[in-house]
Amino acid sequence: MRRLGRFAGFRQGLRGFWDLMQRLSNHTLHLAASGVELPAYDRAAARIGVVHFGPGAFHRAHQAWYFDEMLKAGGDFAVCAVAVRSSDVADALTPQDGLYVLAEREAEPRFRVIGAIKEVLTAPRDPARVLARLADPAVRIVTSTVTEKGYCLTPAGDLDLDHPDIRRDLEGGATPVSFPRWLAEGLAARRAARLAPFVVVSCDNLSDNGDRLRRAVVQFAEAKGDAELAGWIASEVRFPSTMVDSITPATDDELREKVMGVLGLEDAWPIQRERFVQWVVEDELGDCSGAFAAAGVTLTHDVAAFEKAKLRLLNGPHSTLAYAGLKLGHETVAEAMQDDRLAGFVERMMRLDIAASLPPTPGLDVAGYIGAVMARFRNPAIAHKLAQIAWDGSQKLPFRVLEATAEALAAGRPVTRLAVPIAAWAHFVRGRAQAGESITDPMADTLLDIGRRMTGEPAADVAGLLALRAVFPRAVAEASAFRAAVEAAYAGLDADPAAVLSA
Ligand code: CS2
Repeated sequence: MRRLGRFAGFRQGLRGFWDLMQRLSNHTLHLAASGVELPAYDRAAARIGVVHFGPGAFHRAHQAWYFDEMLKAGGDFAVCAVAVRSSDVADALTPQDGLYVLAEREAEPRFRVIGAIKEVLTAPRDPARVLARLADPAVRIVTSTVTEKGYCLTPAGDLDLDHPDIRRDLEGGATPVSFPRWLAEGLAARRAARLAPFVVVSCDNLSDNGDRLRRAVVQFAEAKGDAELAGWIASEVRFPSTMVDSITPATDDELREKVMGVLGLEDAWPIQRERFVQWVVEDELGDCSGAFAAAGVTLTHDVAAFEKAKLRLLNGPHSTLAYAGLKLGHETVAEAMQDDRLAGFVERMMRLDIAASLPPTPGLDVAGYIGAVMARFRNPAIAHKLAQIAWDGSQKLPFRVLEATAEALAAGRPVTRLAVPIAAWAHFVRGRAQAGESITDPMADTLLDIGRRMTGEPAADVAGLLALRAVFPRAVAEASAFRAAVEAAYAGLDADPAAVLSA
């Protein structure tokens, strides 16, 4: 309800003007101002062919836009969006018949009403409807943006049987709590009905996201004691890996106001992103391949190289800018990029350290990719909050920074620059803990505990953080070169940040 609460506050602030406005919906769509592109297909006739878990901003900015393109082309790709926990999205979008505005924030902005989402369900409220959708023969694809933590994995990539949600699900409550159980139950229902399984398309920022998700679901079925289902999922269900990309800052009042002005209607939850959008999917989509390709999705047999490049060259520098940028007093990515110390540092980290960790891949021009990422980060029309990117560091840093660090250590390459985001994260944890503030992270309690014990003494403070085995693999945490580099950067970020960032 948090976001809707803010929406109500925003409405109150604009009372008067607001009261004259009608709400965006099927009935009012014809009143939309002409500067906004509207769904150019028969929405009423479009059939739901996709179930999506996690309809946050990224899904609505990215996959929903692609499905909107597929609907335009006449395919049955309308979406049933399922929120695993909160009812925010259903509360905002159901009165709008699933419609919302997507704003492309560039020097020449564009606005489009996305019609792809035809139904929004809140899983704990509507479990039977969610299951019925998963078992619907018209549904061919299940996508997800449940974030790294939604997979409930151990650092080794197995299903975490001690995860509280998995424990509850194994104890057998009637309604699934975890995403792996929802998939296992949906697939079990299809198998029982002798239907072909749906294709599961993970859209989260994890390396090998499809394989990881398959493992989680198969291991869930095994842990439940259903070896036959586990075997069927392992052999019959396709879990293509994917790379997803589009910078999507959280919705704020500035966007709501702008959209209301452009549209001439209320929209409780518009979405914004940059114009750039990319989706690379392992070519296992069966009879959906043609529609995806026609909408601009890249189908490939080597998605791993694209995923790795994106996680390390975009998300790694993003997290670096977030923690180091917050330490230097910046608020947004574009602002941090105006600080030459930071912009120069992340560019060198990309060109000298991360590029060296990527295998040559046909179709991937690493130097060009780095230049494009730098330009995207500089986009002045996007106010992407560093504090938003700083969320969930314990889940993100392993894929974004630590895999490349482990490889650099094994190959004898320097880790001086790769240690800087970790040192900056240590400052973030310490700063938040000692100011009595909260951290958005599934490991927040542990992190705040570590942060409260930090005294500013580099060796002890860094040791406290590196001891987190769920984040730092032993080979990285115990490498003396890495530890020394984190300690030096940690001390330097207080004493002489320019020197640290000139590395
Ligand atoms: C960002 C990503 O919030 C974050 O952690 O790094 O959401 C990033 O903007 C997207 O992955 C871009 O595709």
